[in-house]
Amino acid sequence: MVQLSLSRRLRRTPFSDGVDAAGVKAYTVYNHMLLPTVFRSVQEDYHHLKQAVQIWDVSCERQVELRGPDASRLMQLLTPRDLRRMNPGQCFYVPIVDETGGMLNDPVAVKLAEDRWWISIADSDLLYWVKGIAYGYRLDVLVDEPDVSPLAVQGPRSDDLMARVFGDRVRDIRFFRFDEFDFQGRKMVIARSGYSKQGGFEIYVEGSDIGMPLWNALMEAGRDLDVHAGCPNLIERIEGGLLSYGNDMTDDNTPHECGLGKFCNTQTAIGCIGRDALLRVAKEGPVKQIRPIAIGGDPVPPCDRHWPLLAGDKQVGRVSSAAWSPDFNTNVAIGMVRMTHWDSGTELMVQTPAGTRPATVMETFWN
Ligand code: THG
Repeated sequence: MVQLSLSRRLRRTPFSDGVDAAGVKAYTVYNHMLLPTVFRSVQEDYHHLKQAVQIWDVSCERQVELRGPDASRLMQLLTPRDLRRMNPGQCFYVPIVDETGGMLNDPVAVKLAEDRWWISIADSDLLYWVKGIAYGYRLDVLVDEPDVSPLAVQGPRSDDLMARVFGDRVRDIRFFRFDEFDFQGRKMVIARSGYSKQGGFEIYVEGSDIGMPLWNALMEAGRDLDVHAGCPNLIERIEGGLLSYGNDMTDDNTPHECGLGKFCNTQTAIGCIGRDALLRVAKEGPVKQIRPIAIGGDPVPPCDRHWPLLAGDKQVGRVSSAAWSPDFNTNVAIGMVRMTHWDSGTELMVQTPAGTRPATVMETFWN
């Protein structure tokens, strides 16, 4: 059993004591911070997530805070999604691109006010890019990482659990909107969002000191709802087609290659740094794109390197994430496939560490 050496560079979270006490079995590292990956087993966690309610320590979704008169201008420099009609109280899933149109991150942008944003980042050091842009453009804005740690409540019983702790008003929060709630005299931003397709909320916990009191209150209130500590689940997120930055895409990919074209308005996103580059590639269209892939045979091992996708002896793509799905009785996967072979129904072969398997390009993800 290989272990992960702990040190101060690998940051604990405000909820780590609760996570440890709940019997976490494995961690990964995300934004230099601990992110739990397994509690009972990936499959048990998966079934429980779809049936009950889980509390997730997703503190590693760090916030890049923009504060000042140029905050909104800076936000629009970062993304090809048109933000002009976004109001305070809304969250947007936003591709962040560099000057070549390459993906730097795929965060959730939280608009707190015209002059205050949180960018809830995926696993890349976006803070330095944002600071560099703000400085280079001489913008009147402060950019930093505040002491804010998201705690997600996910699963079909999320509304019932959250209502017990924050009151029935949480039920009124619409998808990708947020409102402010009180917990023990502290203001908390709560959004209806999260890295699963099972429904739920994300609580942006400001101040590490209130982390464990909130964790304990949710666990206590949900006893009879079978609440359990959980975490983003590999099987469920692949079924749902939720992308993982660094796994399914990198700065070598455009948003269009990632299937995130629907979150781009490149024509009207005036200011966006990658705009010219994206206008060029958008005209031609991508020549490869992310697709749902079904892989035949027994359960595959974890995908910790790209698995080549073959048509005959020619490589036409690669698989970047894969897992056995108990509910769909097949291996579900995410891959990048060349245009010549990306039509749904296309039959390919995939080279996995467990041997070469048949693979089918699917029409949609499994939801
Ligand atoms: N929540 C918050 N921060 C995050 C994540 C999150 N930071 C890291 C990571 N997750 C960023 N990546 C994603 C990927 C997908 C979604 C959110 C963040 C997501 N997508 C939905 C979908 O594709 O169905 C909805 C998108 C939409 O319709 O706007 O939720 O999870 N705070």
